[in-house]
Amino acid sequence: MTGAGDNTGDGRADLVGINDGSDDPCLGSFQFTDSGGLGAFTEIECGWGPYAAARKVAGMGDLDGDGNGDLVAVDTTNGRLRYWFGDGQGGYGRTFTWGSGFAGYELAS
Ligand SMILES: [Ca+2]
Ligand SMILES: [Ca+2]
Repeated sequence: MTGAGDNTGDGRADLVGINDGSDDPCLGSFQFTDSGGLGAFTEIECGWGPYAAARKVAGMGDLDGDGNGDLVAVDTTNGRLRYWFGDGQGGYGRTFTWGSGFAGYELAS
């Protein structure tokens, strides 16, 4: 799991992780509550198997300056670095893939 900034517009950081307990791992988030607790895991998108290895996904803050938290991940199948830009509603629709040779790197957040 990683802290991913605020991608829901509620002013509180989101906790994002991959539920890899199934054949098709899914990215999802936990939202912090007013009292500091965590809400239920909410699936965002499945098909995240290539990114489910430890330390391959990290929240990097707001990469494109739109105010929404974004994610960076290493695709373990091809070693490419991929960005997901938060849409401000809890989803990560727009992506950008860059470079190669990152398979040996772990991401720290
Ligand atoms: Ca939030
Ligand atoms: Ca952003």
